[in-house]
Amino acid sequence: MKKNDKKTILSASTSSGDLTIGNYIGAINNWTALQDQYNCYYMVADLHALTTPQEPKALRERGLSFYAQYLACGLDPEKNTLFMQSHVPEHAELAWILNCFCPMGALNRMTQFKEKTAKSEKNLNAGLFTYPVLMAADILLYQADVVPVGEDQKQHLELARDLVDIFHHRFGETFSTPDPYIGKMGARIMSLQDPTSKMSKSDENPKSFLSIIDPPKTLEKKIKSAVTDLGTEVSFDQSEKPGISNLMTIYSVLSGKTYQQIETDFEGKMYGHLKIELAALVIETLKPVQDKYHDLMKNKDYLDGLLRDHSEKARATAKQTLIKVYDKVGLYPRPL
Ligand code: ATP
Ligand code: LTN
Repeated sequence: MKKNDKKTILSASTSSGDLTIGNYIGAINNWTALQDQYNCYYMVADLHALTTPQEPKALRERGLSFYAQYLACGLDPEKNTLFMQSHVPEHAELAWILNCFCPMGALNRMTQFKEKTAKSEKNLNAGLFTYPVLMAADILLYQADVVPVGEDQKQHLELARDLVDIFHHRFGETFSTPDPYIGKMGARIMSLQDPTSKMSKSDENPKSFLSIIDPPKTLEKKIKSAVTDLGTEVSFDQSEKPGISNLMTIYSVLSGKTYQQIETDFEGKMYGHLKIELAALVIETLKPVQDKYHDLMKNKDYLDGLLRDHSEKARATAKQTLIKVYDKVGLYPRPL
């Protein structure tokens, strides 16, 4: 079934909020590093975004903006299939089938569901509950072997693997079993305002995250106002000094320096010094990305053309899996 003997990767980011430096470090940066060794599918998960309230105009614009940010971060359209989830209807179709085989108890255990429902009791909807099933469909449609995600998504991936087992037990071999791929460094970047919780792009407080496309002045301001800990010494200690450790993690990933090197560099200096240098580093790292992003956004026809071609490519693969699944579960074949 696979085009070549490379293994297949699929990953995605939900198009809610603004892509953050957490997404960049924990996800997109790893994706670009993998694009040569694997057959890669990277997707904007716009159907997943509908599980939380969205303003239609903003959601539509964000879809294209996320796509341009993927390209600006270095995802090469010659090497990867880059598409929008809602442009490949097979995602919703396979999700329905998998929903019918997914135990309610498994979904009840999902930490992200519990966290999100605890935050907004009034916005509960069935989509939020079955979100991991749609995510499993995303992965299984492309027979993905490897799924690069941040730590927070590991449990969802476990569910995808369980669904493979359930389906295979009932109907025989159909899907590849996906393995998670967690990047070595900075698997979890924390909020700048509450360094004990994950930096989240849909956080209501924009000061808690650094957006990939925040202007330099905003990046600087947000870093300067990041919550730090008691004491003044720049040293890495996640339990006693979660704030400064988080800033050190970002610094370390972007500079390639170890925590020890950073501690030595900042010996005798204060938290403020690290913040100033970190701001300069973040701005410098994101400058080429932001320049490319703004250029791409001026060329909507180019982006629309890519979206069309790449969703066609994605569909060609997705269709093969869906036909197999419809057949296995016993649906009457569509007349040709
Ligand atoms: P939200 O919090 O709005 O639900 P998110 O910021 O977690 O979203 P996702 O679209 O859910 O973003 O995640 C896209 C990818 O980025 C996933 O692989 C996820 O693990 C990774 N990721 C998200 N936030 C972080 C973070 N703070 N640190 C490291 N990786 C992250
Ligand atoms: N739920 C994921 C985004 C996502 C995803 C996927 C990640 C949607 N579908 C398939 C990997 C594979 C998240 O990070 N919140």
